[in-house]
Amino acid sequence: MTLETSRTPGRRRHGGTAVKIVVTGPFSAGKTTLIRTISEITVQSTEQDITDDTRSRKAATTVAMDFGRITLDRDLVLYLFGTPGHERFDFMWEILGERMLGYILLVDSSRAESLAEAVVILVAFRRMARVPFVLALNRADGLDPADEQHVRAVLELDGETAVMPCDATNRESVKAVLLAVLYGAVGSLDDVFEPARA
Ligand SMILES: Nc1nc2c(ncn2[C@@H]2O[C@H](COP(=O)(O)OP(=O)(O)O)[C@@H](O)[C@H]2O)c(=O)[nH]1
Ligand SMILES: [Mg+2]
Repeated sequence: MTLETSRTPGRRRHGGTAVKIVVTGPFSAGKTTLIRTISEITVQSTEQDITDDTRSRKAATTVAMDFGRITLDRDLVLYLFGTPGHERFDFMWEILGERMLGYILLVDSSRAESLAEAVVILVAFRRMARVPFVLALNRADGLDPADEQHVRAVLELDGETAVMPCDATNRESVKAVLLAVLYGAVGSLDDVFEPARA
């Protein structure tokens, strides 16, 4: 039996490696949109009509998860899991976070509450797994140093953690965020590329 750590990337049946990246963040940050933008398969979402007071922002919400896939090269496939935003579904975080290589914490930079909500989510994720993550600011036109400093202070980010603007509807922008997560996880990626060197 092989003992696997929580960061051991999975081996795929036809060679190569599959790694799991989680997309988390507050309700309506753009998580489902981000995964739909980049996924090469139709995103499996478990959306349900919203009946409560957040309905004015959108009509459907992710209740369990989104699931997407992107093949970076023949030997490396990323599986993307989007978490539900509403806190009443936070029991799903632990399940989705299992064996992830890293995660994206996505915040809607056009709404101040989004950053405040992200604080609670980040506390839970940090407690759950010490894996690298990237803070992506959706709907941000660039990022001025004062805004970045504010975000870093509110979320208590260290200098290692990348903070980057993002457009969840734009493929190149989403790809840049995913690559930043992979670069952050470069120690684990050495394991991923081991078979290619052998
Ligand atoms: N203009 C714009 N709208 C976005 C962007 N990302 C998400 N949206 C919209 O914002 C709403 C919430 O996005 P969604 O992906 O469902 O958020 P989730 O709750 O985090 O999964 C949807 O109506 C999206 O179409 C973006 O980058 N730009
Ligand atoms: Mg969603």
